[in-house]
Amino acid sequence: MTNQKMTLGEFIFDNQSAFPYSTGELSKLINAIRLAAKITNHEVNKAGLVDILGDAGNTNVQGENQQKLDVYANVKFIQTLIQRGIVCGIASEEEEDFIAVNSHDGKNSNQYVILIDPLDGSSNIDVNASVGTIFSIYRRTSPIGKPVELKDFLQPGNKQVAAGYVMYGTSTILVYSTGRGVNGFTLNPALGTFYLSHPNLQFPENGRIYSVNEGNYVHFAQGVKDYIKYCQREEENRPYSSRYIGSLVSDFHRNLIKGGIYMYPRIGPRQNGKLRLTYECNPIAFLTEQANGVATTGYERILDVKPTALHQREALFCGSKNMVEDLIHFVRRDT
Ligand code: AHM
Ligand code: MG
Repeated sequence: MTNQKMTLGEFIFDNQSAFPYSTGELSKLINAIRLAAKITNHEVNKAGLVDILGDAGNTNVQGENQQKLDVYANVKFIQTLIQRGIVCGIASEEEEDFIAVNSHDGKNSNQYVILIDPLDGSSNIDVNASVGTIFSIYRRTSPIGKPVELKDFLQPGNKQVAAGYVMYGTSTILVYSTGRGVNGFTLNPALGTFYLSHPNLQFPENGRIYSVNEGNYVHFAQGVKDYIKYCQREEENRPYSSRYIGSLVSDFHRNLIKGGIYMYPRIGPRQNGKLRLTYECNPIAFLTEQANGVATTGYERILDVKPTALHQREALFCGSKNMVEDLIHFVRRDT
């Protein structure tokens, strides 16, 4: 079978067979994400009809209470993961605390925890721009047989066993890695099947796109300001193009395909940027490194940052290797 015709289900099966002693738990988990992604996709695609069918908080034609899409995605992902009984814990950007999940045998025998941002960039929904789901998977460090603990969710990103995203865009694409490269699967909506469309995704080493919310420019550190000016200067292969959707998954995905750098810097002395380390920075950094790119806080490899709280924020610069290394040079020169 050629790669192009391979479905996500076949890909998961083939990958699992490559590890004769694997329990299949991770494969089942990816399968559950695939299912929740399809359910969410179906709802996201109808978002433009909201004016016709009624806004969030209203009652729809079936007499059900309509929910905001980010709440809907949160519920669907959590429900799907709990029902399948394949994780021992879930943390979501939409929930204050983590959820401990018992296995179907009642013995807390599952080994993976998942952290999800169920619908990232949800402010884009109103304008029909693309949004995404981001997920990050770790093996628990607390003993099997007991409920999960906070420390299972606060592992550094370098301990991730898998990470990925679903982009609900012009097409819906699921991109993920289990630590052996990055592959993308596009949904055929007529069949409800994901097909391997982007095997072995790699960041081009050089890119010509920089993505940052320049409205925050005055608050950036001097090194970041200098790098942005460098991107804009007419020299060598510059100026670069500025592209910013304001939807991390979409901005990242475009840069992964075309080559570029995504930046969400610290804003002034008080804050640590906007993005959440555990739900956004770590999975995106894992994918970046698996795709031959670089992901940094400006001072430190993202994957080496030790989280201290579930919803902690961190600065993120990621993308094409040479671009991110230039950025690091500017940031360090300033300190
Ligand atoms: P969210 O998790 O509340 O949706 O926020 C995360 C989003 C990212 O997708 C995006 O890159 C960023 O926020 C945009 O923020 P800003 O509007 O400040 O540029
Ligand atoms: Mg988010």
